[in-house]
Amino acid sequence: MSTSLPRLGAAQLPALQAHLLGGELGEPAIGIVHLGLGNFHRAHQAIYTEQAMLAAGGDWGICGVTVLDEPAMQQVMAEQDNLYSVLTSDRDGQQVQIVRAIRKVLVAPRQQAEVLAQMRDPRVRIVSLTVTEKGYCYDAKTNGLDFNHPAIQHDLAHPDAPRSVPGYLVAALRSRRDNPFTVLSCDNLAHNGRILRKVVVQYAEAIDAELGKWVAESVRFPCTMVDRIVPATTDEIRDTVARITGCVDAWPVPGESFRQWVIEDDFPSGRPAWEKVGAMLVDDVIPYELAKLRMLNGTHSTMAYLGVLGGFETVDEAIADPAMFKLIHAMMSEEIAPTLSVPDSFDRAAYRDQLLMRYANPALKHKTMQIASDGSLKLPPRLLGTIADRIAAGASYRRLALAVAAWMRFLQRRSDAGLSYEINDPMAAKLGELAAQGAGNDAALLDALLGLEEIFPPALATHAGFRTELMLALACLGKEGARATIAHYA
Ligand code: CS2
Repeated sequence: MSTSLPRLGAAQLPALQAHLLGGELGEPAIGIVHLGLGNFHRAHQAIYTEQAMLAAGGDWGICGVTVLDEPAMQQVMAEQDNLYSVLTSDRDGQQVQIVRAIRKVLVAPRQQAEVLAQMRDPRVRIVSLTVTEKGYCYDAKTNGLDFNHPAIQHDLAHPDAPRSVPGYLVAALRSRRDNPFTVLSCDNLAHNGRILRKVVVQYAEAIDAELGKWVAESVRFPCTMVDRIVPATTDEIRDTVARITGCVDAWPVPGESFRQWVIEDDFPSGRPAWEKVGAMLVDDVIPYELAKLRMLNGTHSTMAYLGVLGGFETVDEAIADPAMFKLIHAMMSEEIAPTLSVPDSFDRAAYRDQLLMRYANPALKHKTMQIASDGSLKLPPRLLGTIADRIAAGASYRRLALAVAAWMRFLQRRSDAGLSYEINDPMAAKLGELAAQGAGNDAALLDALLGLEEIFPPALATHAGFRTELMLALACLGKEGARATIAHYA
């Protein structure tokens, strides 16, 4: 990166007009606290919110909070007067936008009192979240709050000094009985708002039954579907941004030009005019959410596990393989799309073709290993629900089963070319142990992994047809390797 260029900051804005999302933004007060300040939020909700303020005004400045103890983002943003660049890359070329919507950054584990004070500020009317599946402290086994989660146990004993996401939300909400904020989940979970509502209500109930009842009755948790492919930042991205803007941004965000946001319109305390800038405000998000989770995230995870095993480092590399393309195309057309109940206006084939185009974007370099993380939490909403629906319909699901089998093989931490790697998953230790027990014995591997009730619902784990499909796919992967298996299943 060239060091002779100036650092991105307020002083550079006059020279960067061509890269702004619009004219004067002014100094909007903070109206949104966002938990989980990462690349995705910065490339998605923050842009919609800035554009909504530019289109219709309103005090919707964002306070971004990093929930983990990761002060680097705060440091970089502070050095840049909270400005940052988003590099959009697709076939038409590359462009940079400088985003101004984030007004403040806090690091929750280090600034707990400041975070709570900000959430308690009556001008804050929305608390939004991208904390990934892990942040919800949700237990699929009980379909509710994971009371054994260490952060939840801590928070129940010290509700005024929280560590978990439900803990923060309830500590702030209980002092806002007159005017609660709306809680907006923007994570890739099925029925994300409903899941969040459930864990927050259960947590509040465990502190005080009456508080739980108040949360259930008075706080809104609209569901959303969010979509934009946003990989991790690399030095190459930093260099490109510096070349285009003439400014050094230490943490720019790369992304595709496609973006989508479907939001359940339930904001009693108000919201930015997101509908004016391309978001869809609807009564029922669930059909869109399932379509995106199953078609996009489901095939993303499939390419991730098969890709790591077969040596495809990025999604565009994977989808450029003709057999992989055929497999993913058929999986979407024949096995996933028929499970969706979407409005008539939703064209499944067009959605599929658009996804295949998005995957092929060569500029994104979206790593299969990045998508392969947290499989224990990603599998259920992305693949297992679809399989259960196919079983119920008496329809085939061999490609979906292949994806699950590829995850099982992936857990053995060795690619077909013999490269070893680490598993990034909150259950990594347990998964590694079970995968080792099943080394060289697929039936044992299956038994061990299917026994994990937090991942596999018992009805699915004990389904004979599912087991058979998994055995066949595991055998093929083991004997012939991922690339040949992809061709067999295409
Ligand atoms: C990806 C998603 O990393 C992953 O698991 O599947 O982050 C995906 O890129 C986004 O959901 C796209 O909107």
